[in-house]
Amino acid sequence: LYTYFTGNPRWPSSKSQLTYAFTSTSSVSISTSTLSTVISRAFSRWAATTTLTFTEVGSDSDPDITIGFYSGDHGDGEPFDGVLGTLAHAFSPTDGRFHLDAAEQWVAEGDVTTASSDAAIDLESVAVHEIGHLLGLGHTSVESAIMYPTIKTKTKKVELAEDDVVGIQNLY
Ligand code: TQI
Ligand code: ZN
Ligand code: ZN
Repeated sequence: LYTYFTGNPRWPSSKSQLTYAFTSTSSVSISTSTLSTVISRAFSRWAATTTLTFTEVGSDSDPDITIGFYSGDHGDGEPFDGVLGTLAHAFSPTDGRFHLDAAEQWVAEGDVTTASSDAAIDLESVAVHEIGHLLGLGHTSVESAIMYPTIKTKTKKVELAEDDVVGIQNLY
């Protein structure tokens, strides 16, 4: 079953039109347009089942959500650990920070299941999971759900399960 963070934090109803911006992407080899497309697709999964909307804006326009790639210790007390291990993290509402480990072999285009590296990680799959955290979902015991606390390398898992949908709809 789905869970929430302690105290059930959520974005307030006065703020259902959320904005996001990329703040640190220079350390990764994915083009900014590919990044925009993949992350937009990940947000769409959650927008489809809530009344929330997500719009990309420039990083200078005070976005609600910031997305960036970082390596090792990047100043928030949750250092990244190189290839595999922690892939990304996102903070609970209404913090809005979503960080990705720049050391991972991110796959943003093409078929991750046939990637040559055994450590290839599908960016869209991780983004759908982390956006769940950004919106207030914790982990679930339902294995088919996006919020289940495990992801395999070379695997794509981007469709919300009923458990994710009920979880987000009971919060918003
Ligand atoms: N990152 C962990 C995660 O997102 C970080 C984390 C642990 C966390 N507990 C948390 C973040 C509670 C917010 C709230 O779960 S991870 C998955 C998983 C990771 C894990 O790099 O281990 C995915 C990143 F668990 F689903 F496989 C993406 Cl999809
Ligand atoms: Zn971080
Ligand atoms: Zn998680």
